[in-house]
Amino acid sequence: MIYRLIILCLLAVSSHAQQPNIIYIMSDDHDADAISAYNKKFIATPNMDRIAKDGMRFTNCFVGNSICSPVRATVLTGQHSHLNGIKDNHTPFDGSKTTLPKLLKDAGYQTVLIGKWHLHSLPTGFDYWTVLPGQGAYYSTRLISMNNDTTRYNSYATSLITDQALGWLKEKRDPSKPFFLMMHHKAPHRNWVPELKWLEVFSKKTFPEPPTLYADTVGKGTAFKHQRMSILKDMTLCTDLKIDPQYIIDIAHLKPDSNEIRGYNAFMNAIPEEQRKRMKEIFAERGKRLQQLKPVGNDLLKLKYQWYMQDYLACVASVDESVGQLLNYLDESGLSGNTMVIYTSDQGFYLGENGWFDKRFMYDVSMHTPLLIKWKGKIKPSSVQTSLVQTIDFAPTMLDAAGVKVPDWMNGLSLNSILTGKQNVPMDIGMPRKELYYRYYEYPIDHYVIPHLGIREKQYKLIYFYTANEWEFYDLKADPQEQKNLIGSPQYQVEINRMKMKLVEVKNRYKDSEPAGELK
Ligand code: SGN
Ligand code: CA
Repeated sequence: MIYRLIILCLLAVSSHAQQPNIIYIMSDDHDADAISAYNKKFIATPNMDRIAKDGMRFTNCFVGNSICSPVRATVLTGQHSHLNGIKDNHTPFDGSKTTLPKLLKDAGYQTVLIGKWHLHSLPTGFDYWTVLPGQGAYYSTRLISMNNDTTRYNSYATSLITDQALGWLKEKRDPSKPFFLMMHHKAPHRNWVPELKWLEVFSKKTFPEPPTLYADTVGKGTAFKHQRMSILKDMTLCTDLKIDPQYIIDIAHLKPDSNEIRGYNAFMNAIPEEQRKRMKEIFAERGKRLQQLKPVGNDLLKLKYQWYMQDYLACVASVDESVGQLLNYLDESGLSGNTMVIYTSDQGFYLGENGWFDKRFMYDVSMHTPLLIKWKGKIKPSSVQTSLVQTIDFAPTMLDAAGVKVPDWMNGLSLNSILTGKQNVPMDIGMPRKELYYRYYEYPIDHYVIPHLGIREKQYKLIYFYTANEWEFYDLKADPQEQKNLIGSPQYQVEINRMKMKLVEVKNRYKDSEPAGELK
């Protein structure tokens, strides 16, 4: 009897020894262009690059619905929005659903969630969690704990989330079990409030403008004309760019009691006094330039773009430090050897392309998301993977890595054979996957992007803005910036008709029964 027990214990320990720890780091609105492993023009992110150098960088990873809560629900369930129930940022997630953390917990993992959650119901399936209320705040950040208490901390959100994650690893981890840790940053989400030390660095920099910064709406469709995510028109001077209202009241015609002024005061007052004074000085330089130049049109856009990038990238710099702290701890504690580390974002983000900020569109800038994975001994260092992968694949990949059978109700595919170099393309029912499905629903908040759906292949993309009954078709090889809608182009009609049929087939295959305009 005793022998049997010892053998069972040994078996349990050895099966756990084979199960990797998994750290899933997801930031909010972090575009791949703001990671130097993807693009060196804007920022150096040496720590994120370490993951790429030790592991695999995916160049074609996409989301299925480019906003926050839907992607988070997809990561938990491996399902598209219409099946997991979260199509927008406002519907509470049904915590009774079977999810990735629950399946990992059943397989012997300690499961932990720290940081942004944004699913409007309390987390389930985690042995330990502490989350930001809603979007959370950069300064004077509050965290909700498992007993439903809310505590306000006097630290910067990115550092706070990192400290909480490291604190769990150092003090609460049960070394006899593998762990699954989700560390979800708030940064670099709007409204971008950086740490002073990084604002000092980035406020002195000038960034290259994207070729489409001054894009015009001429020749563009209804969706393009209707959106409200323009840096020039919709990004606010006080709340987004932190310019003291005293410098712009006459320029922007702000009423002293406007939301913008109230918002500005709330942000500023949340920053600890020692930093606030210097930060206000830096932001005041912006105000002085506005007073001096009184810019309008493209001249104003030029300045706003630079200030936007300074703040956004300064927020990213703190996230990179966070990643470095975590990787260092894994190295020091000897955990690196058996820990899979994933870095991603909940979607891409417009950094001035088309003159925009925000996301939502099925266009590549926002449909694309960074994905870096390191897993020592399994992934060949510095690998680059170009096949089409999607957020629906994340849960199956982590389950498969943990030796857990992927439930057949998940839409995604395990990427493990890709990570280990056994395959080069994800296989769907024995066939290489050729296209990804996308559907965006939320309207009109916050940015008036009209609902649409479509499919993306390696070379072509078809989008249907069904409330406007307008189709768009792009040849991504010839036009990677998606500036030329070819839907009426005679030379592409064969491809367009093929893809229209494919869209219906894929919509049905994923059991999306909600009609979309002429598509049933
Ligand atoms: C906030 C932002 C929007 C953003 C949404 C959704 N406005 O409402 O610009 O699109 O969040 O973002 S803000 O002035 O309050 O920052 S998401 O990442 O949660 O989907
Ligand atoms: Ca987001």
